[in-house]
Amino acid sequence: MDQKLQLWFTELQTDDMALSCRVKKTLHQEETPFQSLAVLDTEQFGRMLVLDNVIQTTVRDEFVYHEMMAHVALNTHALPKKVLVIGGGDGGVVREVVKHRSVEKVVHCEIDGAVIEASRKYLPEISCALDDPRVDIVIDDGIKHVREHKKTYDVIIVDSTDPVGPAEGLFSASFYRSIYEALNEDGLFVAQTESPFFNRDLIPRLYKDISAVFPVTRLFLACVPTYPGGLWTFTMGSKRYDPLEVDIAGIPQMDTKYYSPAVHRSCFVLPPFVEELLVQGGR
Ligand code: AG3
Repeated sequence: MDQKLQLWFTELQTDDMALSCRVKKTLHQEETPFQSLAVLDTEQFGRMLVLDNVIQTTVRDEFVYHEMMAHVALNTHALPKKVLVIGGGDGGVVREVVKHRSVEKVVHCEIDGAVIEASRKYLPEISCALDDPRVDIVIDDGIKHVREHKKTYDVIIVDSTDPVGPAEGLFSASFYRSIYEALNEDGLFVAQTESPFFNRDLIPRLYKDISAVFPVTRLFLACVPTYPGGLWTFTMGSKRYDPLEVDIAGIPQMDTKYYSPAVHRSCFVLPPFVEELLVQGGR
């Protein structure tokens, strides 16, 4: 009998819950100056990027997160030309951003160059747009970059890790104020904002902090099977455009597997237990 080796990677998603995936092979492992980095080949999800023992993305389910991070925001803006992506060293968000024909320049600001290098090598289907001529890669701290660039971007996308370690500052009120200043007068931004089941203190705080800075604040949902609980939140702060007022009939046909014009609308429909978090956040 052919028995597969029982080698498993386990992410402790909370102190009391874990997700395990059987590993075919460890493709890469290193300690970077910022975090521990691994690329694993898993039976269930294929190649997987892991930072500090937390699953960042996998080749089988990455499309959900990357499409939702990019297209909801870009299709809300009337004419996004200059886009900043903070974090997201795997390149998945950048790959989706360059699908938009109006986009002239994408600045990709990632603090840890090792994530980009490993992704280029082991996750080519995710990192494939990093060589697009419109993309400028900057290895720097996103907080510093937004502080140094006022009134520069139409859309800013914050593809961070969880709010511990290197990404902590990307979930702060002062960072949202710097983002506001780094945006043009009709600019907007979106950030990944964790699980509505397990981050029930964080989400109301972020929602409140973003609402204090941006006239339009909206939270939306998508389902990412490798993230804790599956159901995931994203929060948009916008100076002028409201994603709910977008004429979805005018959204151009795009090559996507999760995002669609109908999903652009439906992702903002929140179950009461999620709506409750926003009420706590002061809506
Ligand atoms: N950014 C990380 C999302 C948070 C995942 N959290 C977790 N698994 N506990 C993903 C980067 C993909 N470009």
